[in-house]
Amino acid sequence: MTEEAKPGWLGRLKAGLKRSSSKLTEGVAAILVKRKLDQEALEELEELLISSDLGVKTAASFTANLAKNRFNQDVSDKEIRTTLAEEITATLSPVAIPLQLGVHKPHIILMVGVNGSGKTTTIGKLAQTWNEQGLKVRMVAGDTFRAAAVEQLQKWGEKIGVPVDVGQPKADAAGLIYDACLRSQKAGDDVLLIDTAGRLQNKDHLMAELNKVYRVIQKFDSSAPHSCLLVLDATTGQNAHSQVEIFAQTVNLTGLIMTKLDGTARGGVIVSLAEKFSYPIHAIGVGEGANDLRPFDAESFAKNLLEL
Ligand SMILES: Nc1nc2c(ncn2[C@@H]2O[C@H](COP(=O)(O)OP(=O)(O)OP(=O)(O)O)[C@@H](O)[C@H]2O)c(=O)[nH]1
Ligand SMILES: [Mg+2]
Repeated sequence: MTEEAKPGWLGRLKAGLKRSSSKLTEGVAAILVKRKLDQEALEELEELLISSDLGVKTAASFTANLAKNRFNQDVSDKEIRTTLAEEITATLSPVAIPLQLGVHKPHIILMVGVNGSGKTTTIGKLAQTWNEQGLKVRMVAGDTFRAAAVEQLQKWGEKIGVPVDVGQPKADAAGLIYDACLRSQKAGDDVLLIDTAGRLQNKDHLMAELNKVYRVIQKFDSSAPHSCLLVLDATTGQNAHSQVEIFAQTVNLTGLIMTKLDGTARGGVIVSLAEKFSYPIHAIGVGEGANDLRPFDAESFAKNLLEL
């Protein structure tokens, strides 16, 4: 991250997390008004953390520690937030792993997720970043059912000057993707980003189609896809858990990207995901622009979530 980009990004992260952070900050302050940290306060705190999607385990262990160390003492809301931020940082640190391109050429990335989670936008943002770094990037519009989906990716391609492979309307996605892999290899690309149609995790036939896409990519290169990323919309809150579970049964997920952390009070869900699954969380999105997607940093996330 350059020094120039830093203030802008942190400002956007802070602003983006505002709804999630206000809920926590105001909630903690309200619980502690003119009261020592008694049993009732501890229970209310635990409820607040659970309703903020932070996860049952994080909520329970945090309040248990408080009960042990500070029971019936005067504790300021800032102190509570600071301790909580430390606990959250500890939970998030092991999974805050930047997305790395490996030795394969092209590094094949398969983007999966439910409808509207932010797959296409995230692909555009990643393509722009790597293209600016001088890497040879290609995108493939694997969502062949919606003309608008193809156009959306083509627009990104035109804007940033990156080729986009498209198929015939309603063409078999797996065939198109296989051809794109071949073309990308021939062209000597560094990265191939594969967009797929959104699919709800309870639609079996669509999940089977995704599995076919996955197998076709493996047929092209048994080590591929080198990254298989599940894009999660933070506004869906706890539903993100079932999305992770079902997609992981269909494809070999290598990591998560969480979008739309702006405009939701449910940003805490990232903590419960880290608590429950050990998938790397590579990046977070706090807006629609290319600069609004950044590597996930545990400490800055936790501090901004608690308005510290
Ligand atoms: N506020 C906000 N909007 C986002 C973010 N990421 C994506 N969006 C918006 O969410 C909407 C859906 O994003 P897409 O990238 O089209 O989602 P998708 O997963 O490709 O959707 P389907 O192809 O329909 O499954 C678009 O309007 C995006 O601009 C984000 O981090 N913040
Ligand atoms: Mg899309």
